[in-house]
Parts: sequence; C-alpha cells; structure tokens
Amino acid sequence: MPEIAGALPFPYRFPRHRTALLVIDMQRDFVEPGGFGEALGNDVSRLQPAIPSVARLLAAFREARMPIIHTREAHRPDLADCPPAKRMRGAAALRIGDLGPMGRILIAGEPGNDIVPALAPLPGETVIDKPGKGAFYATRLQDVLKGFAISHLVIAGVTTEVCVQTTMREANDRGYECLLAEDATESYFPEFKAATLAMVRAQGAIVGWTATSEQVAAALRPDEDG
Ligand code: TIU
Repeated sequence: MPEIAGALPFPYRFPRHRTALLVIDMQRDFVEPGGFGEALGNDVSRLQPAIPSVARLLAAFREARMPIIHTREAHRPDLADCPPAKRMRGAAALRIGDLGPMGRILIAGEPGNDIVPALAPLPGETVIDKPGKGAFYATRLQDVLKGFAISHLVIAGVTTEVCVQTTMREANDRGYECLLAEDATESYFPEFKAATLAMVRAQGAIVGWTATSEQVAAALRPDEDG
C-alpha cells in the first residue's frame, strides 16, 4: 500500500484503489478579480499559489487513473438554493446573484463560476455543484464516493478554512481518512491557513493528515509499492 512517510502528524497509508482526489472550488469566482471573493473584500491574488500545486495533484491522479472529483460553490439562477442569510450577510460590494464583470456572482453556468482554465476537469471526472461551504451538504458527493468504493480522500482547493476545512470535517465524520495537501490549498488569510493545517493534524490527526502535493505525487508514481 502506498505510504507518505513524511505526512503529518504521522505517516499516511492509502489503498490505491480506494483513494480519490477531491478539489474544492478552484473557481474564477474565488481566484480571479471581479468574482465573489473580491466582492467580499479579499485580495484574490493570495489564492494563486495553489494553482500549480493543484495541477500537480491532478496530473498525478490522472496518470495513476484514480478518481478525481471537482466541486464548485454554485447557486441556481433563481437562488432557490441560496438562503437569504447567506446572500444578505455582511456588506459585500456585489451579492450572490448580482451581475459582475464575470457574469452573475456565484451562479451556476456563469463565466465566473467556472473552474479556472488551468485546472479544468477532463471528461470522465466528476463535477459537483454545492450550495454550501461543505461539499457533502445537499449534494450527491457521498453517493459518488460510495460508487467508487472510496475510503481515503486527498483534499485540495480553496479556501482552506472555509470550504476546504468544512468539507474535510464533514468527510472525517463520515468515516473517510483525509489528507489535506498543504501547498494545494490557500486562504485569503495566511494565518487562518496555518491555523487550519495545525488544527487538522493536532490531537493525533483529529481531522486528518497533511502533506505536500509533491509528497502525494511521489507516493502515486508507478515505481512506488501499489
Ligand atoms: N470566503 C471564503 O473564504 N470562501 C468561500 O466563500 N467559499 C469557499 O471557500 N469555497
């Protein structure tokens, strides 16, 4: 069974045929100017460093022919799946559903809601739209994972302490052995990213493990014990 000896807080072993890559919300809405992230007042350039690292994970999982699931935070055009509490919170420049430079903010099918071109899903990869922060809430994610007989998840994406951490905790409670790829996730707040990585692996991996994207990719190479 492949092992990431350098994973924290201790080595992570994963069965090759029961492990999937889960990429959270690598969308223009969060990563590019003019989307939801910037409307909330964030410096979206802070998320850019995750892109090449997520690309490294995608390449490794594609090469290994292991399942890849992409999520998008996306609401229906009629906003029926967007609680007013989510839409009206705070003093955003543009709210969910408003028209911005990349189309309507956080609405399925709009240009800004797409996954960034560098990380575009390939045919055969699963794409799941989610109305919440956690990817299990009100989605078919658990059914998809059951269909692939998945027990282990490598998790990447943005933002670390919002949609990524929520999803990782949801997955942990559902019995999945989760590893968060340290350099393939980013936050608008570096201190929140650091705190999230620390709290995930504290208390004997209370939520899961962390490792770099290169450590994950190295463990997937064909010369590794499979
Ligand atoms: N605002 C923020 O940090 N994140 C989100 O709203 N969604 C995700 O993390 N995808």
